[in-house]
Amino acid sequence: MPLDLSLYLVTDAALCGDAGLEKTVAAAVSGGVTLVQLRDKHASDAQMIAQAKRLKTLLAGSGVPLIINDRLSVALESQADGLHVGQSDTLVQAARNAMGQGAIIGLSINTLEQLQTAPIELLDYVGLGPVFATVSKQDHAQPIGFDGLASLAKACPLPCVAIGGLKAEHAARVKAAGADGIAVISAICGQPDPYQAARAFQVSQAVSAS
Ligand code: TZP
Ligand code: MG
Repeated sequence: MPLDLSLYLVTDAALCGDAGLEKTVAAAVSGGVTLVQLRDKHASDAQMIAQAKRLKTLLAGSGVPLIINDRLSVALESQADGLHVGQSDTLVQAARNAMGQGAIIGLSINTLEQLQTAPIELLDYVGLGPVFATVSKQDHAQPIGFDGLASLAKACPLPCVAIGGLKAEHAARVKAAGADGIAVISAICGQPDPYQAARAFQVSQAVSAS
């Protein structure tokens, strides 16, 4: 199945609060999320594997792949569809070797230099950002804004998704900057209605296209 980056949900279980992670993901997928990344900086590997397995079950048959953030062993053990790594995480080569050709592997990119030195042939997509400063990632790199996003997207030979402080109202500008999709945490996790929160991205794009 071709990779659909249009609306990429990166999870934050704490932010989901009482609604819980699974309910949030299920609602968001019904609302149009095309890719889910399980990200948890606090869980143990065992907890994350258990969570990944629950999400895999939930996503079965939906056509929405499950990507694991950073932890190769979790991705392997849970038989997730892919792995997303940052600049200082597991080497892309190691991830590709361990997960095989069919896995979806993504890398975070913040600068042109990172893009130019990335092992493009081993990757399926890159995440470009952060576009804006965000409290959802404590140690985030310097925000690149829409101009930075446009320069990176233009130079990028791979499908790319924009991330960092993005809301439904930004969908049209992200597209205009040349990104293939938009990745969000807080615009969906912790929202009172994650289904409507996801739907808002399509509505926003449809309005700007008309
Ligand atoms: N990587 C760069 S910014 C970010 C990550 C994981 C957090 C995005 O969260 P939000 O709430 O959509 O700004
Ligand atoms: Mg990381």
